[in-house]
Amino acid sequence: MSDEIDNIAELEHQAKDELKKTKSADELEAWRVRYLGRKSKIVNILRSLAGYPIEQRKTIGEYANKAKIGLTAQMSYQKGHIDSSAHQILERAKIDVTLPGEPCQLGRLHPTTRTIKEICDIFVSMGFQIVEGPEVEWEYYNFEALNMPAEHPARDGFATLWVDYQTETGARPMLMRTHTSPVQIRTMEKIKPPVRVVAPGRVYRYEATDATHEWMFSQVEGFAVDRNITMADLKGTLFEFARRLFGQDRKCRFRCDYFPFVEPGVEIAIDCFMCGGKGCRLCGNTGWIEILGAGMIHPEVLRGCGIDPEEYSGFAFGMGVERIPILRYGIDDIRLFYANDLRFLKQF
Ligand code: FA5
Repeated sequence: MSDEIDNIAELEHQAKDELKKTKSADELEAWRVRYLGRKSKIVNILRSLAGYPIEQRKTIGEYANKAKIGLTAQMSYQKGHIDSSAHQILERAKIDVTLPGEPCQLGRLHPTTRTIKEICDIFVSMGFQIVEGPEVEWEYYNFEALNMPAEHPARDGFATLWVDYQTETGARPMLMRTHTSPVQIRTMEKIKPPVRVVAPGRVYRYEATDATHEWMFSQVEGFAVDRNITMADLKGTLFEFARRLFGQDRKCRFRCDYFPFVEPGVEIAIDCFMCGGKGCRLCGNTGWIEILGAGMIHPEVLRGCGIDPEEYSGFAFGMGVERIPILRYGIDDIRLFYANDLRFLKQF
């Protein structure tokens, strides 16, 4: 008889051990079938009690029954434990759909992008089309085709960032374009006059920065080629542009300048917003902030693009984009544009 009682004790011990390891309702049910189900060992012992001598039957029966009741009680305790952890998981995952959503931060356009868009809109309304060119450019397009052969002193004015580029036949010099004027050449090679184009984009110069100079900034190039285009067309177009962008009250200065790819060359400056023309740190004590260079396209440049300068003439201009918001919003340092300070950028 003691063998039978030992077996029941061991069975009970094993069942309790396995019960503690159950983690889900399915595992618990499998345990129940194994230890308390119709074919389980304990139920078999209880069924076979009639086969034991009468004096053993009572003791074994009591022992097996106690084990069965104990295991059943422990099973319902374990069930409560499993249910409550499942409940907690569900509670945590519960979403209150009536709560207000978390506000999402709205992005905004960079002031340079907004200004380029505004400039292009004005020129598109005057009949210009928009084109783009590469930022890594051949020396030919950036200088040579623009009447600045090697050793031309005007190249010094465009402090250049060179890019090494080697081909099988030798080096073909590439650079980060120093202005958007190469797009004039690329366009005139493809489109024959009449043509009116604006070309926005980033340009790079290897120069020290200050309140109005960055080493990377944006320009919008513009040009028109047709029969009988004169300086009056250039002046009319740019003054109309300045009036639309800055309003009637801003003063606009138009005076001679030199660029090898135009003849004659001019520059346009707007009176400094900070000092009202008296002279200050921002305008370099001149009272004016230069926004663009321009002029009549040089006959040699037209000829190089296969356009006969006897038949056609054209004007071209190239403006610094960042200097426009500087003048309009009273920004006192161009370096703020690319410092990625959200306190500055969020104001636009
Ligand atoms: C040129 O880049 C000529 N390609 C413009 C041109 C085009 C002339 C077509 C004639 C015909 P310039 O180097 O002056 O010119 O630059 C043009 C404008 O870019 C300047 O008026 C100024 O507004 C802006 N700019 C020049 N250098 C910087 C700089 N370092 N940082 C910010 N803006 C600049």
